[in-house]
Amino acid sequence: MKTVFSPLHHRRTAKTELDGGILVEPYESPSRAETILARVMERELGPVLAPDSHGLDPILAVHTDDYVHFLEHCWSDWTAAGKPGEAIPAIWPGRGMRARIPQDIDGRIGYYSFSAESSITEGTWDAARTAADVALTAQALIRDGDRAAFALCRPPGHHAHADLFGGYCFLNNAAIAAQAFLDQGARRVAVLDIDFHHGNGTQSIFYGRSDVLTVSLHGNPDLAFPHFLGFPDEEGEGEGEGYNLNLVYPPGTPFDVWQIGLEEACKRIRAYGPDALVIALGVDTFEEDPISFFKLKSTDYLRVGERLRQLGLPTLFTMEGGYDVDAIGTNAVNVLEGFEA
Ligand code: Q9C
Ligand code: ZN
Repeated sequence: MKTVFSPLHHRRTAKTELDGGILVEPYESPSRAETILARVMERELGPVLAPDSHGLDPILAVHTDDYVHFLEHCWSDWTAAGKPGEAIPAIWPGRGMRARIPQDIDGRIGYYSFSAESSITEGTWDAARTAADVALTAQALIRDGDRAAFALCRPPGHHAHADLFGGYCFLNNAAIAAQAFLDQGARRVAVLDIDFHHGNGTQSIFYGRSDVLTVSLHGNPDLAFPHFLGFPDEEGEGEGEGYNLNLVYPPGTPFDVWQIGLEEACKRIRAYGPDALVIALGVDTFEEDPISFFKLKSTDYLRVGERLRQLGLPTLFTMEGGYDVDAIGTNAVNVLEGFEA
């Protein structure tokens, strides 16, 4: 399978992540993508291609104009306001307050975010836009007949809503690619999110629609980020009623339990009968992940890929989380090799 990758991911290099009351070096580091790329090459998974530029239209099919404008200008607005550090929100429209868009950058960055760990920096917009191009270029390979493709996106995307950043995500690469399939004539698309964290952005974007089935397998949000979405009683609304499925598991979940959720997810996807499948591929389900609580082992990822292949669908993988950098290459590429086997 082909991989799409761009070194421009390095433009996303924050110095800070607010974690436990201090600013630490971000878990979502440039070395993550480089380690995965090195493994793709070591295992000779297939050719590595650079992304084509797809412009803003496919991004604006998923995200609001005002949010995209905010992301593009956040850093310059922040520095123009004379702020000494990276751009971090510190106020949000809480319950009982007004959800209007303030003029001041402190207000705007809170309006357009749901969490404070994802400091915005000079190159963040360029890297995020390139990651969307990576996803769209891999999507186009499938449109043109490839059975599967790997979008080695960084920064990741599945936490980003139509008009919110957070959880290391700015543009929802998986949602942008899913929408591109539809805009090119697909009738139905399924997005299966196997990152440790709930794919809140993807769920939210498609919550009222039946042309995209969203399924996410993740740590119980009562105990895990993003805390305020991702519970099993969220099944979609309006036209989308019945087209969202959340499968949640507790701390310590091993592969043989997690696999039951994967099976249920696959059965639901099969019943839906999509024209294409997008896998939001996070490997923060790994037993040694520093910020997560599942217990999958490296060899388990081969089984995951094998099961996904059995769905028999054109399949786009978009890279999401995974923070044990030493194992991220092996784990991510094991899914892809399991799929190809
Ligand atoms: N300070 C993805 O996996 N919480 N995002 C961090 C450690 C945010 C994860 C807790 C986790 C976001 C794409
Ligand atoms: Zn994650």
